[in-house]
Amino acid sequence: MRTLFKTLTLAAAIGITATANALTVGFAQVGSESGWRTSFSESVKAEAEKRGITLKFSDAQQKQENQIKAVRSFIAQRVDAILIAPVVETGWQPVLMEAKRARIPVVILDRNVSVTDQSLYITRIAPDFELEGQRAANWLTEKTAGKCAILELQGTVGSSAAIGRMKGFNDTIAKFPETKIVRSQTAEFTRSKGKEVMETMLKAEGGGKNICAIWAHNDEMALGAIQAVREAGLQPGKDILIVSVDAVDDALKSIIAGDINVSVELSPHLGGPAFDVINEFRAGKKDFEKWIRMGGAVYTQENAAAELVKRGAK
Ligand code: GZL
Repeated sequence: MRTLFKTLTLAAAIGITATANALTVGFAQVGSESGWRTSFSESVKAEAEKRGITLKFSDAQQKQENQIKAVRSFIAQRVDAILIAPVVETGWQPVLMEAKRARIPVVILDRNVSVTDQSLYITRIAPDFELEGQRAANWLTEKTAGKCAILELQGTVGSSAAIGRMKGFNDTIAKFPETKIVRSQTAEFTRSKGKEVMETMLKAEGGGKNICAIWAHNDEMALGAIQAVREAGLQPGKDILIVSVDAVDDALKSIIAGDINVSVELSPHLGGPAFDVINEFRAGKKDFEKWIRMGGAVYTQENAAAELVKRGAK
């Protein structure tokens, strides 16, 4: 009996110690505007669960003021670390200084922050947005032999994803004088706005018969634009080429169906690297790279089906 009691006490003690050491991390997420964002959130939550990390999750519905409120709440709750996926680049310095004063480490995920003091965050784990724009433009200029009139659906204005993709794409097509973006407007990274803005653009372009391609900063907007192209009596992927980014499962299916021509992938699995950084920081590491790059492949009709199988997608 005494042995059993001793064992139970020991187990309880280990249990308490483990709980006492369990991390609590606050995550200020942009929202749920796209399939990619949802995969990103689910991946971080699953990774926290797997590691026994208590995750406090906030969905800001794409509003920076909600994100800043969430970060302040995490500070008040004295979490062990804070993850921020910033909706736009500017406006972060004050709240990041509050986190620093509270001695709570911050990791930036995905989009970037524009701050004068780089010590305000440990590191940023993110894709290379300019490269994504370059890869999209490379495919299109090759496919069209450098002659194409393009309609552009921009992501959220002021977000580093939209800024970077636009720069990478524009720098690449600048080498081709007969490749031009004839209209460009934000559709906020959402499917509904993508359809709405594309309807307006196609009408303004006399129905779109002179349009060679649509360049969408993410798959959601591309999938919305496809509906508008169909309703204009044109065949997406053939009459008008569709070039996009994210390579979410729905986009791979659309590529297989011939509606989207290419999607540049960015991994949504940022949780593991983020929690590794937090653990390393707590173990005393100081010399982090300020940008840990996440990559991805380029999907076309040649490789989309195999990737879907590999993902075990339904
Ligand atoms: C890019 C990310 C973008 C995705 C969109 O890393 O910020 O935001 O491309 C999402 O799907 O809305």
